Amino acid sequence: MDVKRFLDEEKLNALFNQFDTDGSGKITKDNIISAMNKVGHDLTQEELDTIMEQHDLAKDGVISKQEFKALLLDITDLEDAKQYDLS
Ligand SMILES: [Ca+2]
Repeated sequence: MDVKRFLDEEKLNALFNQFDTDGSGKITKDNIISAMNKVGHDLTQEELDTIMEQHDLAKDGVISKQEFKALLLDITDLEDAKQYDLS
């Protein structure tokens, strides 16, 4: 699937909200754990650390919407993600 063609702001928000269950605008580690639990996957601490290591680009301990977009688009640079226009 070409996610770059598939994704728009609306879909990004919908996906983001599935993780950000408390509506804080950031995806926390706890959010990731419960989202994965919902789909029947128990995340190990190591898996969680790997996810944060790879996708918490600003290293602030949470996944922001920009970082989530970068994750989906397989972008590893936060500035690139910010500049990527989904519309
Ligand atoms: Ca972050």
